[in-house]
Amino acid sequence: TVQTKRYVWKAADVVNHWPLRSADSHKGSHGKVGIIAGSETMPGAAALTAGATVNAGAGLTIVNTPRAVIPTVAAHVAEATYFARDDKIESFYENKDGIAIGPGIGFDAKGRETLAALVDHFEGPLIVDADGLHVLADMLENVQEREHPLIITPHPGEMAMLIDETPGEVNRRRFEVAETFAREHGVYVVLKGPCTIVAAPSGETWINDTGNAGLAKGGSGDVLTGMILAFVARYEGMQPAISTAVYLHGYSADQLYEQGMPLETMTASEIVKVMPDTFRAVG
Ligand code: NPW
Ligand code: AMP
Ligand code: MG
Repeated sequence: TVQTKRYVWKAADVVNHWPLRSADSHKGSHGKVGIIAGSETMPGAAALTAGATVNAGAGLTIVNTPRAVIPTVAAHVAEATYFARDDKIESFYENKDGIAIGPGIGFDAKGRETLAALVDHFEGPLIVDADGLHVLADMLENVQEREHPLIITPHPGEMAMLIDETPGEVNRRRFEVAETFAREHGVYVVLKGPCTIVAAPSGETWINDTGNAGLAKGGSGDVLTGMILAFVARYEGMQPAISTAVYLHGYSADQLYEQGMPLETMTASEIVKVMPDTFRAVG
């Protein structure tokens, strides 16, 4: 058996790794990031991901979504700029400090081609979530050869798909599943759920203890992806960035609950909106 080390990522860890925003910084100092998200039937996924990235402090957020969807998404996230999905992907990934792909993209051939190009050629941290994970499942050999950080953010259903298991079995063996996948494929695995696990390629694992069942609603994961992107783009270490984003995502839900928001009425949009309170509390 392989030796594993497991830790809890605590408030003090978040504070100790907090990104300083120096007085003479400019937008380029805080991460120029790309988000490939949304489709005609899921524009909200792009809006939620991008809104979270902007609110979590990214310097410049560029959203890649179908041309017809841009006005809808832009109406929700005025701070982002937009890139039409059918334009050449090379000009999208050049000079980015991080890219997230997957929320609400669907399963078309363009998505497959784009993800393959990113896995093979994008030289910054790449986050793959949601529909992107289904596409990634057919490219695990390319993943193994990738030299730059790859972060996957599956919920138990998506993790089950990746390893050809049932969600129930994934939940029974959460640590083992996340740690094994991270080590074998050389990726960071964010296995979501109550007490989200962040497993590093080294085999080390960090557990999160923030969050509540108000997050068990469509769109929560899209917000988390946006938050992780904002942090990996400006941290040196991937694990502190990922664990801090996971912590703050859950803390935002806890914060809403403490402010009187019932779990039933909590929404992903509210998680984005409460982020100033979260950052004030821990930053
Ligand atoms: P079941 O059937 O619920 O028991 P999918 P998705 C299982 C976008 N969104 N524990 C689940 O099981 C996303 O970004 C867009 C155990 C089912 O089998 C994606 O692109 C929104 N099992 C796309 O929708 C808001 C669990 O996994 C399967 C589990 C589809 O994403 C919503 C479901 O997975 C959404 O974010 C758990 N904790 N969680 C928008 N406003 O535009 C899930 N499963 O089919 O990948 O569906 O996660 O909703
Ligand atoms: P997704 O299924 O991709 O929308 O992601 C759901 C997000 O909400 C993940 O960050 C989960 O960790 C979180 N989440 C879902 N259900 C719960 C729960 N019962 N308690 C805490 N966090 C949850
Ligand atoms: Mg999701």
